[in-house]
Amino acid sequence: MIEPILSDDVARALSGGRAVVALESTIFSNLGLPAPANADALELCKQAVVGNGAVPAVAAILDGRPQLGLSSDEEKRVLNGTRKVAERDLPVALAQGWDVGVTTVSATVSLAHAAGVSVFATGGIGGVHRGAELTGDVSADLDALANHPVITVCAGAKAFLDLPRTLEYLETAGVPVLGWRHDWFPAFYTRSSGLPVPHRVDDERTVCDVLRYRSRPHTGVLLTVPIPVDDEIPAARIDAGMTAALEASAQAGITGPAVTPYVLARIERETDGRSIPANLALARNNAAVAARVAVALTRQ
Ligand code: PSU
Ligand code: MN
Repeated sequence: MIEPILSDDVARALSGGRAVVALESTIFSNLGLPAPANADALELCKQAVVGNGAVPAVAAILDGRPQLGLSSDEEKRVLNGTRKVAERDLPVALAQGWDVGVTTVSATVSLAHAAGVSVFATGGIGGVHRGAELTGDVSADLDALANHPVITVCAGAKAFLDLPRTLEYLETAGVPVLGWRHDWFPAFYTRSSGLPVPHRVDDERTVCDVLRYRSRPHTGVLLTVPIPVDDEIPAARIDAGMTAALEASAQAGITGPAVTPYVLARIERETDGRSIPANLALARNNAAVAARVAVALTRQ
């Protein structure tokens, strides 16, 4: 495992048995959100974690070193980061001494695991892409959720992915998928994908117990939290934007790790920017729920 270097406040919190929430950095870079919304998202997420009693720990690669917990100067470098680091890229970023690498869900759960951090908040996870039966494009996030004992808190996955196959993959991989006070698998900008979530949970302690009773020592838990009602984008509006974004991506010949950032940026254009406040609202909400789960875990 690659052990991250901890900031002083994260190290103190962990040694004192206090609640810590890991945050990924791709979402806070321009690969995830345009400036200045990326900086706003980072601030809102950190405040939500602190406001709910936990310590935020943003993951990133800086000067070829894996870090968990950043100073404000380091955060600024992350906001301008353009190199995406999935779990398999972590050793390469270290070996080549990458200046700034922003971590995806897969890299972040891996660093959190190595540091002993059990709760992680993000916006949406990667999943099985539409057309994966031809392209083979399945996000490494799914495999990482199955191989690190961390509770990942997210607003589901974006509907530009193949959500039924994403749920099938998680089932095969043995990852418990929970709905936070909700019966449906959320689709990021909308509260429901129309697909039932396998299990509903209504309190933090149950989420902690699902991690505690896991049958395999290395498998995590996916806690899905729907976007708050007032921030939801109407499904028809977002569906049209997503279809246009996917067509543009295919026409431009975008493949591999470039697909997700490209489609995210196009969705913003196609929705006249409405995707951005929705994204901030759900990220902050996920961070708040994650902090409450992390606090409950310290009481176990
Ligand atoms: N989904 C979003 N916003 C994001 C991402 C996904 O709504 O910023 C990022 C996350 O970091 C996620 C990654 O882990 O994209 C998945 O990329 P890929 O599809 O290339 O595996
Ligand atoms: Mn991919």
